[in-house]
Amino acid sequence: MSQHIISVSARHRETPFTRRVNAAGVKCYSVYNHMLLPVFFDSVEADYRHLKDHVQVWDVSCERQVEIVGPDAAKLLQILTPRNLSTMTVGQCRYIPVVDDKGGMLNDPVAVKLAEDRYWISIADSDLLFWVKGLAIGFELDVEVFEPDVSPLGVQGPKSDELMARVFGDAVREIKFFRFERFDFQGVSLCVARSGYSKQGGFEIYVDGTELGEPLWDALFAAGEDLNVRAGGPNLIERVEGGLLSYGGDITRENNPYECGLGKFCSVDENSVCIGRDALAEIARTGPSKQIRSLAIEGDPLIPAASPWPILADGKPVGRVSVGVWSPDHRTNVALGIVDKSHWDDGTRVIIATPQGERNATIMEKSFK
Ligand code: THG
Repeated sequence: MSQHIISVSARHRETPFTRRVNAAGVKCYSVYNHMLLPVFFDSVEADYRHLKDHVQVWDVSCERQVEIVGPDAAKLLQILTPRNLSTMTVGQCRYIPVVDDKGGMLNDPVAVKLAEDRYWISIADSDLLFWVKGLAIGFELDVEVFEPDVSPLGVQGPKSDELMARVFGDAVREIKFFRFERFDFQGVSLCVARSGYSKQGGFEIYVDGTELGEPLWDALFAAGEDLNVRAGGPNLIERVEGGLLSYGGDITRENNPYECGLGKFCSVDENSVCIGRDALAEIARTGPSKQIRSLAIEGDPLIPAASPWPILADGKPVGRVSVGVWSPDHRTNVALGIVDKSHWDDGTRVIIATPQGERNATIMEKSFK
């Protein structure tokens, strides 16, 4: 993650919270789904410490929603993903791989079931709307597919239950992981889910209508002053420790879900109707030849830099590291990479050709945390 200045133009969409994010002193933005995504406010390390100890409010509006509504909504969603959604009920969220005809990953969104005939697909960084609209048209399905004015606001960290209870009432404490309940804010019913792109626990509020953004942001900060609430964003160190995948970085269309560790979300028997079924069934039969792993990279703190970095064993390439960064809590560099089957077992020793030189590293079957 080398840092440059990005020229923000009309192609880079602001969010309902951008004025508040700027006022909070954002120091670095990224662009995700053509929209601004705050990267850090103090420093990546300082924001990491604060996220693990307190509570943060995240402008993750760039997790845009693809809304599918109509009599064929459930049918379309099941064409989109190999994950079996037949038992999904209203109020549930599901992490779903979305693949093309070859089984290549197109996105790894969260699906939200709002009603029997209405879903949001909360997308990672690729233009999934085009794919979904194309399938709806091609299969002549009775659905509307569009991007609603809905912007997720994350509340993440160990004090997030307390902060959310102060704004929405104690009932938020009862929301189960990857489920949502509806709560009123200024007369508007909002979906509040227990989910989010960190392992510290927390919520995502699907803010329905740009005009609610600033009042909601202000309510959270007013209620959380004594909790040391701060603005934050998905944190590089914390998410690599937790093994949370970043589409376009750690995984791309070159990878199938089995390589991404998402095989547990693929049911591709003869009843399956998803795009890519045959390709996935073939990969499932033989098993993937490489897979995502966490790695511990030894030596001095690595400064995040352009990747991939080759993974070597006996001088030969056996994979690629997509991200590596110093973890203050684990006192080692934590990393994610895709590793060949020959070297993917827990404890395997490899060499990483980092921009700061060759380093010894250990493959891990489980993530840090
Ligand atoms: N929340 C919402 N939308 C999103 C993200 C999010 N869209 C973009 C991006 N993040 C999509 N990618 C992910 C990656 C990981 C998770 C969610 C979305 C995640 N994984 C958990 C884990 O790996 O521990 C749980 C997965 C499970 O068990 O189902 O949360 O963050 N709204």
